[in-house]
Amino acid sequence: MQTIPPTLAPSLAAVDFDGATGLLHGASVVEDVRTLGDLAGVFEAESARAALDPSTVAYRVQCYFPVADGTEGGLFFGCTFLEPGDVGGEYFMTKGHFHAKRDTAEFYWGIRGEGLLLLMNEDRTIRAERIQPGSLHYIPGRVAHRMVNTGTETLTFGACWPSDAGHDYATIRDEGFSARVFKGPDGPEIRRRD
Ligand code: M6P
Ligand code: ZN
Repeated sequence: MQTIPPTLAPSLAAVDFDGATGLLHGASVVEDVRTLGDLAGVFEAESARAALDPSTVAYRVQCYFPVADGTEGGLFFGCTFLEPGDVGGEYFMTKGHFHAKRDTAEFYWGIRGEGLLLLMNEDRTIRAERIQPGSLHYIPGRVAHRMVNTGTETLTFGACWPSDAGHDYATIRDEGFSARVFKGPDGPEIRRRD
């Protein structure tokens, strides 16, 4: 009888879900760091952001791109590590984006920490889902998505999206989300910004 010896995945060797760090290990992992200096115009209190140390890390994204960007039918995989903190009371958050190819969807899931996932339709109607370890979030096509860390530890979440989705950051840069999340006296407050 012929048998087939299994091998480890050749390029992404492992994701640390056991230790719950979510860290990706492997030769082909690409890491992107976003500092407060990179996030000009993202927070409402832009002058407060500009006054903070621009080298402060807001989040890191580790990605595994098994196929070239733009490939139809492929998938990308990532883990994001969003630090706790705020700018003028507004919690640290990702830039947020629509997909350039509007109809493409994405999964997010919580690994560590807690926060809110803002989901905004093209007509600017918005909702928020609580993210926590083990929560799974399906983001349909045509929905902008932004993660907000409302906790006191690093918010770690996984993501999987089509390799031809692309990122449209310009729409969010120009029009923003229709709600922002601030520290309130009784916890996070999602305030409308229509
Ligand atoms: C997830 C995915 C990535 C995205 C990252 C950070 O890992 O959605 O595509 O780049 O979050 O979010 P953003 O690009 O909006 O800053
Ligand atoms: Zn996306």
